[in-house]
Amino acid sequence: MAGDEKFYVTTPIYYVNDAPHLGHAYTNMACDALVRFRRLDGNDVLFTTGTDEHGQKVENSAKAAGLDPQAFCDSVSQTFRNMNALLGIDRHDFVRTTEQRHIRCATEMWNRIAEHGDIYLGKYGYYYSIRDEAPFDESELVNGKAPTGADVEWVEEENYFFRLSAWGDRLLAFYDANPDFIGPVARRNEVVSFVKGGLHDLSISRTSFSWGIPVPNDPKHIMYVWIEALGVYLTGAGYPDITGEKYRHYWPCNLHMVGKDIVRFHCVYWPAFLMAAGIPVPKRVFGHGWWTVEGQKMSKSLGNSITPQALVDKYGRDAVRYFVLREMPFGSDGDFSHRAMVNRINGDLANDLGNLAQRVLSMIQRYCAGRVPVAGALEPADNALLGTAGGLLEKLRTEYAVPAYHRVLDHLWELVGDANRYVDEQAPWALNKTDPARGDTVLYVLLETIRHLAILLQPVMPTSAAKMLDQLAVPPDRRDFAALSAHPLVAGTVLPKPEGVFPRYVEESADAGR
Ligand code: ME8
Repeated sequence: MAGDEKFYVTTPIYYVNDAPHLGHAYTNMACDALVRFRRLDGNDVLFTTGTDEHGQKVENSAKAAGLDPQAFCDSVSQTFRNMNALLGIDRHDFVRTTEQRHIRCATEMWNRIAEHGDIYLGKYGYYYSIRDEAPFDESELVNGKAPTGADVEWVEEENYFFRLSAWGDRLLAFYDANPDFIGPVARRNEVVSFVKGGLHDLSISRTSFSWGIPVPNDPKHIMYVWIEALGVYLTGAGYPDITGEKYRHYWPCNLHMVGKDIVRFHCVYWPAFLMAAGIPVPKRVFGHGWWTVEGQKMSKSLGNSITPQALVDKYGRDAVRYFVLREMPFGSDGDFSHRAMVNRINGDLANDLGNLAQRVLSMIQRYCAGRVPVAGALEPADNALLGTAGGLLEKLRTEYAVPAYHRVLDHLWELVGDANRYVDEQAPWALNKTDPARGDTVLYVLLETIRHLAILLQPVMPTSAAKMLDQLAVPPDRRDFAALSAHPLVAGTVLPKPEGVFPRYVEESADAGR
C-alpha cells in the first residue's frame, strides 16, 4: 500500500435537523483513523464529510425554530464542524449541500442522467414518511406506519422519475464483477436480494415544498433530497469540472463509509445514477453497525442520545476513539455502556499499555541515566518480540483495507501482551545487578517495541501516541510508517522524564456501583 497511491474516503453527510450524537461521531472517528493510517503510510488522501441541508424535514425544523432555512442550516452545520474539531478529525473538506459548488454539481448530474433518457415526468401516489425522508409502497407499511414506526401520509403529485426499474440486471452484473463493492458480506447479500426482487422507478422530484435544488428547466420542482445528497461525493472531488486535476486524480472514490441504515441508497440508487450519468462508480461502500446506549436504541423521544462533547468531557478524546473502534467488530452492532468504557480505559489503556510504557521508561531513567541504551547481541526472545513488532504494519494494512478496526487493535494489544510478558521473563531490574549489558539490550528491545506501538497507534489515538513518541524523543518527521524500519532509536539519545499517558478512570460518586 505504501507510496503515493491516492485514496478518497467519505463519511455520509448528516441531516441538520438533528444535533451531532455518538452515531455521527462514530462514523467520523472511524474514517479519521483510516485517513490517518493512509497518510502515515504515504498515501495522498482526500477526505470529505459535511451536512445534508435540503428537504422537507429541514424546512419544517427551521420553521419550528423560527428561522429561515439557510440561517437554520448555518447554525446546525456549524455544530458538526465543532464535533470534528472536538474529535480531532484530520484534514478534511467539509461540504454543505447548500453551497454553490454542490448546486452546480447536482444540476449537472441531473442533466447528464436526463440526456441519457433515464428521467421522465409522471404522476405518483405514495405513502411518505417525513421523519425518514422516504416514500413507501403499501406493501412496505407495518400497521399503517413506516417500518421505522414513523407516521406516513398519502401523497399524490406530478414528479420526475428515475428509470431505476431498467437498471436491475446491470446492477447485478456490476456486483458480480466487483465482489468487493459492498462490505461486509452480509450487507452485500441483502442488497443483491433486494435488487433481485425487482426495482421500481424512483420518484426524484417534489413540488410540495421549496427547500431544495431546482430541477433544471422546471423550477417548480425541486430535486428529491437523496438524488442530490449522494452527489455530494462528486462535489467533493470537484465535479462537474471533469478535466480538473482534482476530479481526475481522486474520482472514482475509494470508500464510502456509511451506517447500515443507508446502505441501500449507496449500493443501489447511487451506482444506478452514476452509470446513467456516465460517471465511474466508486470502489467500495462499507455499512457499519449501530450503537445502542446502555442497551437502548438512541432516540430523541427517550432523550438518551449521547453528545460527542459529553463523551470527550467525561472520558477524554483518545479513550473514546479507542473504545468505539475496539469494542464492537466493525460492521456489527454494539452497545455503549459506561461500565464497558471504564473497563477498556483501566484495563487495556492504563494497565496493559500505560504500565508497559511507564515501567520501561522509569527503568531507563534509573538504570541507563535517562538515555537510550546500547543493544548487544540479540537472543531469540529479543528477536521474537522485535519480529512481531516489525511484522505488524503489513497485518494492519490488511485489516485497514477491510476496514476491521477491532482486529487492528487486537493485533496491537497482542504485542502489548507479549511485551509485558517479556518484561516479566527477562526481569531487567535483576539483570541490572547481574548482567547490566544484557539488561541494556532488553531495555532497548522494549523501547523499540514501544516505538512501534506508538507509531502504529497514531491513527486511533493521535494525542496519546504523540505523547508516547515525545517520551521516546522521536522527532516529528520520524513518526510515519517509513520510519518504522528506517529510523530505529539511536543509543545515547536523552529521554525526558516519563509521565503517565493513560490515567485510570476514577469513578465519580454518582457513577459508583453502576
Ligand atoms: O442518513 N450508530 O443522515 P443522518 C451508529 N443525510 N451510527 C449511527 C447511528 C447509530 N446509532 N445513528 C446515526 C442521513 N449514525 C443522510 C445521509 S449521505 C449522501 C446522506 C450514523 O444524519 C451513520 O453513519 O441520518 C448513519 O448512516 C448516519 O449517521 C446517518 O446520518
